[in-house]
Amino acid sequence: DQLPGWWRSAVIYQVYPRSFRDLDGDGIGDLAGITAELPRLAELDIDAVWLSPFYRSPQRDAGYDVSDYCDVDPLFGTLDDFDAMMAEATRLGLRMIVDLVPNHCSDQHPAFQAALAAPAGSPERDMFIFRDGRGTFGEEPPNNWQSHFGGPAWTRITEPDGAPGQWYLHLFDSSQPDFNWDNRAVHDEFERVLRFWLDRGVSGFRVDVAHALVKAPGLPEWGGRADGNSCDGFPGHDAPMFGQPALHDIYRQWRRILAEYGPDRILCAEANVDPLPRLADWVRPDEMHQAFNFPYLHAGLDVHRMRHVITESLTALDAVAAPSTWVLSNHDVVRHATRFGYSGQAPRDGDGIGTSDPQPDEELGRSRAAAASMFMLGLPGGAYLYQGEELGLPDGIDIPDARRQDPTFARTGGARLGRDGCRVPLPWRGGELHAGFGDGQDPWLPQPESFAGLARDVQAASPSSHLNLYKRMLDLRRGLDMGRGSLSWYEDLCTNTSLAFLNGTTLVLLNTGSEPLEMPAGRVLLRSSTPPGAGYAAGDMSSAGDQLSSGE
Ligand code: TEU
Repeated sequence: DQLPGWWRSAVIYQVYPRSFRDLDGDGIGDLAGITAELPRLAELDIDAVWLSPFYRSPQRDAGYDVSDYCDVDPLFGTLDDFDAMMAEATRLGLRMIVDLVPNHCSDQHPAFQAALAAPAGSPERDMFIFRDGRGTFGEEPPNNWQSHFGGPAWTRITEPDGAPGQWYLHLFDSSQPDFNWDNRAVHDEFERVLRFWLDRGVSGFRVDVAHALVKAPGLPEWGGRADGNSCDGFPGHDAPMFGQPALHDIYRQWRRILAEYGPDRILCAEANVDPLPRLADWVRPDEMHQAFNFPYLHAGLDVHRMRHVITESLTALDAVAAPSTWVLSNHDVVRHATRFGYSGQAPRDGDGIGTSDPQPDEELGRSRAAAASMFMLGLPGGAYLYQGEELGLPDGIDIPDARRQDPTFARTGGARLGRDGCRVPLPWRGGELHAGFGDGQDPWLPQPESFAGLARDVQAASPSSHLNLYKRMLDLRRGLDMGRGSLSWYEDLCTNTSLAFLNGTTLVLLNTGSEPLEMPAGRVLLRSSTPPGAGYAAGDMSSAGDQLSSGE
């Protein structure tokens, strides 16, 4: 952590505040809950925590609809609670990264309320993307863009005089109007927000939909998909709402601001776009430090796809002297322990799984997840973990429709279940009410029955638990400094069902086949599953993932 560029090899743990720990008993996680459990995260020997939004918000998109960027939502606590959390993190040697949501705000944000109250063409309207509609009476949306969450990306307003009026753009829910980044005042506002949190001690920002802020001049029609989940085809980089050249000026300016606070403050782009070589568009010596590697997340356990993604990522990022990051789960996708619980593709890739879908095999999913995580943690670069993956948690599947909260569910009339399944509150203590998430009201989403047995205290007490395996993986990664290492494929063990590389003198192998593999001589450092008898074997889990690191 003391080396320059701590982030180059960092393990960053994503905390989703709503679902982490509920200390005040309202059924929703809070900052005080995070502070209380930070020592448990420090035990994992991570470098930093990335906090999903906790800002003032009507919570229409679980906080990604911000109504005040410089305050804490009362649901989660106060700015004092934030400062207390920062102090505890600092005491424990953990860095804090916060989520910045610059593409859009909440429709309850004062700037948007002012825009609604002001006339067309006013400076207030110019903070957002308002246009007249098409058709004789302006009754058609200004263009054909679709919202990521389903339905049109435009909503018509009623003018202050009561007449049907202009339309505003929202790439996400209608409660999330897009800012107009052609307006200097928007830049000023976000530069102020950056400084506000940097002044409070954060180590950087995860930048939400970093590829979308600037739209192509004239907002041209676009036939491709701007909607939908990224798993069955990323939004193309040629889309007029993504990857516009002017974005780079914004991030260069932000990088300059961060540099004023020291060389250790970072920006990480959430830019879910293809093709893969364009990953490097987001990472430059004078722009963002990191970008999430979504192609890696979407490669699943397909060893050919994985190898392709890893090689292409390292090549693309080498060219800009940046390391890659690796990620398997986050708050927008089905958890990998659930995705991997199917012999083929999960039935709804990238979207929630419900009771009427084929059900995953939890044990199989968890054992493959352990293998996949160990393989990922052996890769050079940074790693992002999602809260609960260290426990091998599955998605919540049995969520009654009436309790689903992701706007995707309502906007698609239930055709897409949305992302609630991966957002179910964490189990801390198996013997307690709500598995120790909180001792008051029911958690905002119901916890699966298996959560009590997977609770952190239960797993901490069991040497062979997923949690203890995770700890050993993280220890090994740090002890061997694998994050700062380099990768060379170990061709002898790269087959149709296995993938192996050397990181320094450490061999990392993923075996997704049912047959054991002949290992070269060496000392076994760690396996994700116990083979029967001597030697290395995938054991009794036919087609299960298995993996080990073996050092010389
Ligand atoms: O997600 C951005 C995004 O592109 C998502 O549509 C993502 O690709 C999809 O959910 C994967 O299935 C970010 C946040 O991570 C998400 O939680 C927010 O809802 C969204 O931005 C709007 O702020």
